[in-house]
Amino acid sequence: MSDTAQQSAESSVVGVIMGSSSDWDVMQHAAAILDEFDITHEIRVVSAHRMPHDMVEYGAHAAERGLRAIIAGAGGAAHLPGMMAALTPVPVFGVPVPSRYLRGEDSLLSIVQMPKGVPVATFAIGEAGAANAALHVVACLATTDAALQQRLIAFRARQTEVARSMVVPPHV
Ligand code: RP5
Repeated sequence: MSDTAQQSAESSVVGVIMGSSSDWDVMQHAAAILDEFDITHEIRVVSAHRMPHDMVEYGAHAAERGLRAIIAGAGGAAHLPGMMAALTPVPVFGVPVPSRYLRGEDSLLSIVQMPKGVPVATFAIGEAGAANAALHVVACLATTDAALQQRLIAFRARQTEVARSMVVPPHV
């Protein structure tokens, strides 16, 4: 857990939750973006299948605790993001974690195919999805925070410069 996350467990703006500690390799990329933008966040394992009562408890209190977004990652039968969306009005951003046998296509379909009325904003499988979920949270928070929006614009400008400086290796 990052310093930001440890210091802010009781005043977090964003919850980063995952079904297993094995998801951290992917979910750390969401936390890294939140760290970069100084968004206070907590990081927890909340398994839908192995600790369902804890999941219900987390969802039941998320809004009153002040969370404004929940980034939820899970793999395989990835029910955590959808169940969290069912438990709280706080918007849920789902990250499909690559699975061992189906490489995350199972995770993606489990998260994205929500029934009408209970949305989960679903991102790409793996690292890009985790980072983009966090960037989308930043963009949402930035709609009411001009300073944060300027930082997001600067982040994108740096990204543009990196892309412009890319050189393709010589080829025949
Ligand atoms: C899911 O099962 C987790 O989100 C994880 O992606 C997957 C495997 O969990 P472990 O067996 O590695 O703990 O609930």
